[in-house]
Amino acid sequence: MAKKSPITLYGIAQSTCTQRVIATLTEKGLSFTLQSIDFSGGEHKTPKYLQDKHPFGVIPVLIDENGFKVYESRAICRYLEMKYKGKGTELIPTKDPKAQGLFEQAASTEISYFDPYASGIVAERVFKKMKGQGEADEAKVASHKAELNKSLDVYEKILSQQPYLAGEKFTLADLFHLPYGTWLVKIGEGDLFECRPHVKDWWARITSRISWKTAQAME
Ligand SMILES: N[C@@H](CCC(=O)N[C@@H](CS)C(=O)NCC(=O)O)C(=O)O
Repeated sequence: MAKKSPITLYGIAQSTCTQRVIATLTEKGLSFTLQSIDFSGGEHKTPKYLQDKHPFGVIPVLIDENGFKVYESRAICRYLEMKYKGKGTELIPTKDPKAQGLFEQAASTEISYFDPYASGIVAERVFKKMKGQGEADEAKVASHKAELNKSLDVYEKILSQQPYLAGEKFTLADLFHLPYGTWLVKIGEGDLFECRPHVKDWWARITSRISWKTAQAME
C-alpha cells in the first residue's frame, strides 16, 4: 500500500494563495492532501482555526511531518523548496549568493510592484461581488491599473534581457505571479501582458507549466 504523504494543505482549490502552494508542491513533485475548509461558512474565522491554524484567519496553512505548521503562501513555498531541496524543480538558487540575491530581488519585485495592484484590481472586480459588498470602485481599479502598467513597463525591460525575473531559470519569483495574473486574464485584462512582447512571452512560458495547469485543474 502506498505510504500516505505527511503533507496536508488546508485551504480551498479556488483560492489564489492556495493555488500558489499547489503549484509549488507540484513543481517539487510532492504528494499532499488538500484538506478543504468550510470557507463560505467562515471556518477560517473560528476561534479553533485561529488557535490551531492561522492566527490572522486566512488560508492556506501547511502541516508537514511531525505536525510542523507554516502559514502565509509565499513562506510555505519557500519552506517547501528548502525542506525538499534536491527534489523536483529547484525554485530558489542557493549555491551562489549572487544568484540567490537576484532571486530575492525578483521575489521582492512581485510583492512590491505587482501583487498590490493585481490583487487590488481582482479584489474590486471579483471578490467584492463574491462577498456581496457591491460593485467595483472603478476609480480604484483605474488607479491600480495605471500603477500596474508602470510596473509592467519595467518588467518588459528586465525580460528583454533574460527569460525569467531572476535570470535564466524559472523560480518562485515567477511562480508567485501566477494566481493573480491568471485572474487578470480571466476578467479581460490580459492585454496588460499581451501588449508587451517580452512580458507576453514570459507569461506564456510560466502559465504553460504543468504545475500551473495542475493547480488550475484542481479548482
Ligand atoms: N498573505 C496571505 C494572504 C492570504 C489570504 O488573503 N487568503 C485569502 C484567500 S486567497 C483568504 O483567506 N481570505 C479570507 C479573508 O480575508 O477573510 C498569503 O499569502 O497566504
